Amino acid sequence: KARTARHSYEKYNNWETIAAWTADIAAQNPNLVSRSVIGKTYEGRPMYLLKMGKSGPNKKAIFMDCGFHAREWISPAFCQWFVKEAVETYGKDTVMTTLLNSLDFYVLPVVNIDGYVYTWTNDRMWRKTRSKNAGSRCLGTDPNRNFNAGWCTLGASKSPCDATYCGSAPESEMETKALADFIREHVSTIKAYLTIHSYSQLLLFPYSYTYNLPSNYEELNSIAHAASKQLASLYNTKYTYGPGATTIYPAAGGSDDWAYDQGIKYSFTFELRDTGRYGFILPESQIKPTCEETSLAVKYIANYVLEH
Ligand code: ING
Ligand code: ZN
Repeated sequence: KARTARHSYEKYNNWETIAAWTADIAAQNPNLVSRSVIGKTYEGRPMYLLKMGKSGPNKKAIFMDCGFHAREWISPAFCQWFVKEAVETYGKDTVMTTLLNSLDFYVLPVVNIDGYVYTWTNDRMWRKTRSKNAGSRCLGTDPNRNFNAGWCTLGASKSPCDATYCGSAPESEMETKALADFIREHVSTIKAYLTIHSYSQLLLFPYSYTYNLPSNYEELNSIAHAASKQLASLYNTKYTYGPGATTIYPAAGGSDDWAYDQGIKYSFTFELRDTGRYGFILPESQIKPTCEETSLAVKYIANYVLEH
């Protein structure tokens, strides 16, 4: 109990601290949280996944990941916050109680662990993984250009030295392969896919790899509108929402487009605070308000999925 009681949800935590926290939060909430390992990173670190929810038969699930891009530190902070929020408000907040009774949340707190470690030790602005590229001295692949969704056709680079390098093939990275394998194995239960990035205050949905609209565009747009409204209700933080290609930029190989094409019809990318004043270096004083407001949007989407 001591270590989780001491866990700092309003500070940025290094990987060692986050890894220890995944063990503690599961050990202290055995009826609500369990931990598994879905694979390992290029540098050999275990990829911990938390499953949250009251056990029951035939439950729908929501999958949420954080820490795709190493420098987007508010993202892993949000996954930690959301898990804490869930265990602390279960049995108190009626919406959260219903959600956890009726749904499972899979939370992957850091996807790109090697990159995250590198931002703590060497280069705060690193984005990619840390894998070697054949024939190049440059390291790393952009994990959000590495999925099999129009892979490397648009808004991605074929040069290993670039920040948006798409990799040698779809799922060339151990981290994206582990994530994709997990989703393929659980695709019949996973009803929503949420991936947390920063920054720009956007709520994006498919597609980013094409200008074509998804079949349930109207529904996704109205969910995004309502979720943004929920988010703004707390601190008036303004989000823009829409398909990735026209709302941020066209970019192929993203995980949200891939998940959508696997049949997960509620697929969203969050770009958290801010709009550029601090950018990736968001002050720790903004962790709490950012996470509180984002939780409202995530809970809205989860509740919508539950009721549809
Ligand atoms: N933005 C995302 C990126 O990977 C994105 C935007 C979302 C692209 C979905 C493709 C698909 O570039 C950040 N900040 O990483
Ligand atoms: Zn990102």
